[in-house]
Amino acid sequence: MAIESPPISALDLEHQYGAQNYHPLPVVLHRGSGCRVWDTDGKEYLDFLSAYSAVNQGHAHPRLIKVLHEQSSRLTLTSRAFHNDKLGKYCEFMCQTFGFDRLLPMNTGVEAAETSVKLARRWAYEVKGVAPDCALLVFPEGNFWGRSIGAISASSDPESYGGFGPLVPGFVKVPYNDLAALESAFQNPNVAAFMLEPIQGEAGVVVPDQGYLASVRALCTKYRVLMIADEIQTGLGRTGALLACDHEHTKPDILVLAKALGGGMLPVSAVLCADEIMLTVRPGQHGSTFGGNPLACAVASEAVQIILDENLPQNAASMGCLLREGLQDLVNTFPILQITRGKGLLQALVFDKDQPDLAWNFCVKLMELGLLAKPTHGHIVRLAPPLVINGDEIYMALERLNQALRTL
Ligand code: IF1
Repeated sequence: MAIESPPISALDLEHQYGAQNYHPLPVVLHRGSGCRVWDTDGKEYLDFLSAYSAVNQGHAHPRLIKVLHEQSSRLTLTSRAFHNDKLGKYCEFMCQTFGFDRLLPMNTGVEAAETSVKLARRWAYEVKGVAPDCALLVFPEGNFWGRSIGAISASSDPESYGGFGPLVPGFVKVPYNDLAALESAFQNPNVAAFMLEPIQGEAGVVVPDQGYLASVRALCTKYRVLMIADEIQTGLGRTGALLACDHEHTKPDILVLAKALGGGMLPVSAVLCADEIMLTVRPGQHGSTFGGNPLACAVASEAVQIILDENLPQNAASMGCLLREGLQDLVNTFPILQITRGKGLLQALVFDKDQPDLAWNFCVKLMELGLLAKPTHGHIVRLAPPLVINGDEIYMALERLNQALRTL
């Protein structure tokens, strides 16, 4: 009788046939609901990554599933060669919600960020009067806005740009949270824009000084430089306000959204700005096959409406306080932790950078205890649960964090 070979695991298949561009934790997920996910053995976990802040509304939100099902049964994709009955209403809703004249729909975060770079350059040439091909864009060191050639050209991290050259010219880097360096860079009249994350996610949840965002706004206005806020990770309630810029009542010239805009259901991104900027790009000069598709518009409208209806920014603020207090207690208790930092439900624990294995081992132990989180830059563990989390779940998570730290 032929001996049944053991079923090849999902992990083995990925390893045998998949690109090896990630190093995931050894867990195979099968189902999610709210803040919880279950693996193929039925073990339950608290999700403290939220797919890098793309699942702010929680896994499998019933309202999103309803809209996804209804619209996908009716019309999913028309391309922009024709109009559809969802895009106009979606653009109106988003422009009124966030206070801009116009919206350009894309799919992934990096596509929207690239779009904002193209808009800034076009505005520089057509409105600010910068000479052709001379526009400069300024980025803070530690920035992360995706994996495209443009995005890695702005990066200061060799892990992002190394071995992918030649890179895009016209990108200038200044230290994050350094207003003097920024003002110095703005002396060049060819500067079109400054793109920044209000809190740097990938860099390890780096929170700038109170007042930095407002000061950036003032400098951009003074030197007629567009302020581009990459709120792809910090936006849509994550930091305890609808936008992280709202904490300092700061309005960027260009707002970039993605991740949770798609409700964790499908990739949806958006660029919002004034007519003066948006209308410099004319028909046929930019686009995307899926950008503005009726399914994405229906889901994104509902995804934002849920954030408003369920007061998720407010919940992120209050639950973030509980989480932050508990994390500070852990830092005070366990010497292997250096600091905790963050805002709302975008928090991080920082280990000694000379012991990167600690953070990974910590996350593996957390996984065994039923909490999923992942290190960034080796020694920083981001903690970012869905914004629908409640107090009991916060305390459950803090208990598991405590248990894991006791084993290290
Ligand atoms: C990965 C983390 C990384 C982003 C900001 C634009 C984008 C992202 C502020 C691009 C994407 C993702 C990408 C993913 C892991 C995650 C991430 F910061 F969230 F943790 F990489 F650093 N702006 N961030 O955070 O959006 O094109 O991915 O839709 O590439 O490993 P995207």
